[in-house]
Amino acid sequence: MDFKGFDRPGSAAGDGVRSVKVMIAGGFGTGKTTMVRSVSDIKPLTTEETLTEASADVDHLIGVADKTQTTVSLDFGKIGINDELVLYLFGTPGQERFWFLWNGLFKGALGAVVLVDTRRLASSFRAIEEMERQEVPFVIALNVFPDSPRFPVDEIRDALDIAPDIPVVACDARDRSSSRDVLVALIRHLKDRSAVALEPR
Ligand SMILES: Nc1nc2c(ncn2[C@@H]2O[C@H](COP(=O)(O)OP(=O)(O)OP(=O)(O)O)[C@@H](O)[C@H]2O)c(=O)[nH]1
Ligand SMILES: [Mg+2]
Repeated sequence: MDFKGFDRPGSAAGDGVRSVKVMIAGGFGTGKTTMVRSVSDIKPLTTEETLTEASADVDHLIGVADKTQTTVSLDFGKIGINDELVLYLFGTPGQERFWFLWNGLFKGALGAVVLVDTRRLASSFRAIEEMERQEVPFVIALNVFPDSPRFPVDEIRDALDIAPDIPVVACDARDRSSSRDVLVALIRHLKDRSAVALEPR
């Protein structure tokens, strides 16, 4: 299967349908698996294992104290945005001990959603750095939990140290239509970026 990108005519999804590989990234416990599950048209593939005591020291469990499972390899799902565009979703593992997998996982990805939990902003710093290092365009999705503090978007931008053109959207990762809106924001961002890149110098 080939996920190279927007402008490949005739992909695995059928003639004229563009298949795009999109990463669902972010810090530990920010809701990556939840988003892939809620939005996928197919039964998603997940690779979750029981969270062990071993990770309790290294992962900050504030806000996710009830969490019992963690992704050890990847989540995989698929969503048709319209008749012409299918997204293949790859959720990354959040625990630091599995981050070495990220390099391989990002191969061929056209864009990414970086999930952020505003109660634990720092948990997504490393994911943002990775997007910048691997030059993968991304949007920030603030996964709103009931006790999430509401910061002005500008403050969040400053705290995450992201460029002004990077979209920041709020979402509920458990909700299909909210998660779909995040993916549509990413598609718009990718299209805006390619329009800019195509302008004559
Ligand atoms: N209230 C609320 N709970 C959520 C939301 N998203 C996820 N959760 C819960 O938060 C916990 C973490 O979600 P996961 O989807 O496992 O997070 P993850 O980013 O895949 O975690 P790792 O793979 O361990 O990094 C789970 O217990 C979810 O049920 C949300 O939008 N609101
Ligand atoms: Mg997960």
